[in-house]
Amino acid sequence: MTIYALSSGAGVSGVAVIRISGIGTKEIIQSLIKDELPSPRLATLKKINKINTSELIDEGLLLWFPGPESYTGEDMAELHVHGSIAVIRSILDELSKVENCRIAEPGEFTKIAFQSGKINLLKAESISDLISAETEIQRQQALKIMSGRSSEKFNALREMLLKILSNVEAKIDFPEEDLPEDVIKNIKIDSEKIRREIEQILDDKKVGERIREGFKIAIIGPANAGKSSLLNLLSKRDVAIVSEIAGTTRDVIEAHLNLNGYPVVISDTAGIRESKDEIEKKGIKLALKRAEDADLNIIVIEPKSIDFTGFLNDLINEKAIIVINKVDLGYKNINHQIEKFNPIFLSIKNETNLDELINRIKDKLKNKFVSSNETLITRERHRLSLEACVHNLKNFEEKNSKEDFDKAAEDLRLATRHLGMIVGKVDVEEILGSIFSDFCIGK
Ligand SMILES: Nc1nc2c(ncn2[C@@H]2O[C@H](COP(=O)(O)OP(=O)(O)OP(=O)(O)O)[C@@H](O)[C@H]2O)c(=O)[nH]1
Ligand SMILES: [Mg+2]
Repeated sequence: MTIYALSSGAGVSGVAVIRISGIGTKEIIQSLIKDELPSPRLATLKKINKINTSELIDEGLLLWFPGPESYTGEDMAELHVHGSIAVIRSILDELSKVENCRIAEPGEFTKIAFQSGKINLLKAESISDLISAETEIQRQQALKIMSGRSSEKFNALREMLLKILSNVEAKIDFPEEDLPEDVIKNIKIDSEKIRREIEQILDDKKVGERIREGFKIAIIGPANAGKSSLLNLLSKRDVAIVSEIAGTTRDVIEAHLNLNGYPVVISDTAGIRESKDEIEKKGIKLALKRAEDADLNIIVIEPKSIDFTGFLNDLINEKAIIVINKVDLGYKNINHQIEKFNPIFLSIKNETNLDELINRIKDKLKNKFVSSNETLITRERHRLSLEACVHNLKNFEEKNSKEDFDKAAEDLRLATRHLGMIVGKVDVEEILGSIFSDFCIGK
């Protein structure tokens, strides 16, 4: 099978890159250029025609990468043509006519690269992260993982586990032969050492995931307090509908911001109030869930609606900033109890004290993106594997090595398998689909 896709972004551009990979690549490009293949990896200007005709589509650069020295490890080619919609469509149309040649699925080029052993899973994921990086810190993290230091760490830990496992298995296979005393003694010491190292990697306050996914802020509060107005002001565009009718926002509305170079995902939510409307009730439930999952809650209230008997009490904690909005309308009769929570008196309408709010947010962001850990966990998938590994190692350590050797070996095998899943050193078919479907087409 041969696959193809537009690898550069959609829409009009100066240059568009179309990638082809697979067994039929050579034949396909020959039928497009009706000429000799260029030298490998050398950009060569060629006329690109409709297949097997001399009807010209465009002139462009052709790059020929014979496998295995290519991104996917298979025969590959890249066409760099003018980025017009008509040129791109015409070339893709021609390719679609070729037998055993089809458009690539999202992430398929990278999936093939992984399957042919060109890259490991961590690297594949970091390529996807680099493509979707919006801030400097995300770009740096993706590159750091691409460079392979995390992979080396996980591989080294796995090798150590395999060594222990081989000793345990030797003992099972040849029980009558005595392993040296210190080997038996060291098995548990080594396992404990590895477990501690993994626990330390896990104890990272989720910095790697936060960099990848963004610091999560939820804007929450009673209906009509100005939550959607605040989202629009902070994101500098009209993301959410603002109206004087209470209960306007129902769904959660997200905007991605770059605050001081830090990635932030800010969510506007439905106003919290007693409601009989089923849809609004669902929205309120979503709002409270968002607040629970957020790294920071901005609680927006109006001077007149400060009420400690409701949801406010549950939301005021160390991950909350309280904003009293609409102070342009006056706030003389305010409930003074609120003052001990250090609220910001804001007017979104006049942008009064907006700087104070932004500085307070920046303060909360600080230290949330630094970790002394060299090995960063960037995805839930890695965290779950490491947690499962620790769990199996604990089970292993708890077993009496003499009586329970068989079962202990199984714990070790599982621990090794979980560690291997991070870099992809196991039968990973079941996890591949979910990883590569996150990619864009052409990668
Ligand atoms: N005077 C004044 N009006 C404001 C201010 N901020 C927002 N408003 C108005 O308050 C009304 C409600 O604003 P929204 O942003 O829709 O409020 P919300 O909290 O998202 O409301 P729901 O989605 O219904 O919960 C609108 O008419 C806004 O123009 C402010 O600082 N001063
Ligand atoms: Mg709203």
